[in-house]
Amino acid sequence: MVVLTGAGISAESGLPTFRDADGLWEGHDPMQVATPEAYATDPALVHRFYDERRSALARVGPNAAHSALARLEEALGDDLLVVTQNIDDLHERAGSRRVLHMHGRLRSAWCTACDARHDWIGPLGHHPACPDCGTRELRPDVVWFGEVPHGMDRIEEALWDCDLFVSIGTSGLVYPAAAFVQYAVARGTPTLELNLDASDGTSDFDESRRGPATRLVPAWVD
Ligand code: BJW
Repeated sequence: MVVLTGAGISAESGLPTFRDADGLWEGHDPMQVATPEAYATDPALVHRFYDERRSALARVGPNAAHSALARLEEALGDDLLVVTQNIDDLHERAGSRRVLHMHGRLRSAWCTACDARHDWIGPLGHHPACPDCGTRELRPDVVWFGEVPHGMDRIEEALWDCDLFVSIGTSGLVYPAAAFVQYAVARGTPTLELNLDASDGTSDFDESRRGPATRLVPAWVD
């Protein structure tokens, strides 16, 4: 089974989504913070954006939807892969172990000079040096527009093999994740969507259930 999650699964933990009312990008142009060009132009602004989200993450915890997916992993073991677009660590804190962060991780720093990854320690608004190579090339270890998401080979393999594809709390506006449902459909794999509102690809799913993740996901898992 492959479960794709998006910002909607963490919304009830207190982390804003991107495109909903009151979302992170309400009144902001994502291209100013979520592209390599934005980072090159104004790294301090981008660091501030991620510093704030790191602080917010430290103040919240996983919710009933994350916990339900951790229970599902207990039951299915290696037969479940959670592919998350989220950069938070709420799946892991709920107990999930087989989680692929296709858009990177908020608590990781990536050195573009030597390719090392480090735990993110403290606010980095002032550009710290990489502990491995000493250059000041540490950036948020996240995938911006125009960059290639992580683990695509593994994801494609899992989608190819799976008996059920489930999408939870994502608007279906960002590719390649938005195309996973079409990939599953082309293979004849059953598909299910659990989302508050209709997503962009809602008509592609065999079944769509509407409601908050903390209600829908435990009800589906249990
Ligand atoms: C609830 C809820 C509750 C709320 N319960 N539900 C033209 C056509 C096609 C593609 C492109 C194109 N032009 C450019 C592209 C490619 C581009 C793209 O998709 N652009 C679109 C804007 C069109 N994509 C890329 O550039 C990607 N790379 C790429 O394609 O490389 C090429 C390649 C691919 C594969 C193999 C080889 C090469 C990279 C995309 C990177 C996205 N990065 C971000 C930022 C990450 C760091 C960060 O977090 O800051 O990822 S953007 C942002 O959007 C973030 C998210 O992961 C992503 C998706 O958002 P998500 O999770 O869906 O959130 P929302 O807010 O949109 O939706 C929330 C949903 O939850 C809503 O539906 C609510 O109803 C629901 N909800 N409360 C249940 N309580």
